[in-house]
Amino acid sequence: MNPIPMQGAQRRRRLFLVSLALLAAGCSAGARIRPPQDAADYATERLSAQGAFRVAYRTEGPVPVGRLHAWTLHVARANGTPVTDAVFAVDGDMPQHGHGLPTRPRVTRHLGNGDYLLEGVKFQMGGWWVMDFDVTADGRTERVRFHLQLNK
Ligand SMILES: [Cu+2]
Repeated sequence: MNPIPMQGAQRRRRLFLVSLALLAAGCSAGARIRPPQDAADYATERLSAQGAFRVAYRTEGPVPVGRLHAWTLHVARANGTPVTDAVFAVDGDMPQHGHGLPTRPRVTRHLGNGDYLLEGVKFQMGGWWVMDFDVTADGRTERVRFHLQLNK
């Protein structure tokens, strides 16, 4: 009987358990970030951070999970006039999971009258998502954040 391999196995097992514990701690830390409770925060039309732009999105039917699809964005100034030359940076994230989108959505064209086509959107799972748009127009850049609660 050689005790050394057994000790090695025990050490590996201990390391494995410690990793599991760290993983569990990481998950619960993520779960402590709570999604907004107010239904208004899930609105599909929102004001940008400093109030310069009003941005709305719409999709064909409910926002799908696990399927590539497009959004139509509408951008207007605070006074309601459409913004026809906006430039966008897009980012999506699941704050509780620490991961983003599996794709890189991009605004591919202006459809006219302040409507823009956002292509390549795909949410790979249900749950709480945030979509951030950095909108640049009129010599300024402001962020608009949409919250989504998606059902798989
Ligand atoms: Cu996730």
